[in-house]
Amino acid sequence: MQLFTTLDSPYGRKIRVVLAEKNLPFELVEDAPWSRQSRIPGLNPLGKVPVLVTDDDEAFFDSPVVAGYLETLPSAPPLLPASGVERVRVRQSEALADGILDAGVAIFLEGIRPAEQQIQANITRQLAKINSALDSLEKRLQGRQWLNGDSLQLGDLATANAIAFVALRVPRLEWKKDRPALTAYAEGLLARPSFETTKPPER
Ligand SMILES: N[C@@H](CCC(=O)N[C@@H](CS)C(=O)NCC(=O)O)C(=O)O
Repeated sequence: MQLFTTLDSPYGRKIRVVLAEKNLPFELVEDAPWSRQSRIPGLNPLGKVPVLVTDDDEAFFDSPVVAGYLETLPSAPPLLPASGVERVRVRQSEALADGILDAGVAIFLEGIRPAEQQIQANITRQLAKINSALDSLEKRLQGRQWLNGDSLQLGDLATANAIAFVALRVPRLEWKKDRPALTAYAEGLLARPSFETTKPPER
């Protein structure tokens, strides 16, 4: 199978981390959706990465869907409970993490516009979302090693991935401040080989 992404995409990194944790073989195809010769619009009508193309040539897009597809492959460890509300809870953790990413990306994109075009109120609103999400994670992690259940799952990987993104691209956030449980949890996860080997290139 092939994973189409850029090396900078945090959504693509989430999938690369899952592939690494599951030790699944794949071909990484670097493809920037905004380039003229990009193959992404032919694979995903929304023109976004990541896109996963299976060995049967089926394209799956949107990182939660791709992560769900990977879970159907014979591989260990499982990163989602097989069914039931426990599975929904892990997907809820993933959604919270992806929401942090969405807000972080919005702040980053606002920040690269010319200063006079930046909308400060939007940055403030997105920062508040991230801070509120990080506070809820700090609360959740009191006395817990993982967000859901008693083993590493997709929600944990998505959360560490989102924190890595905001730590790098939204440094004004001070994500560690007053969040000791979240700090220890995220630093532990980010030291895993799956994160070490998928760092975005330095620019
Ligand atoms: N919800 C999507 C978000 C994917 C996304 O926004 N990808 C960005 C790169 S980080 C992209 O391809 N943007 C191109 C565009 O919006 O035209 C997911 O989880 O996969």
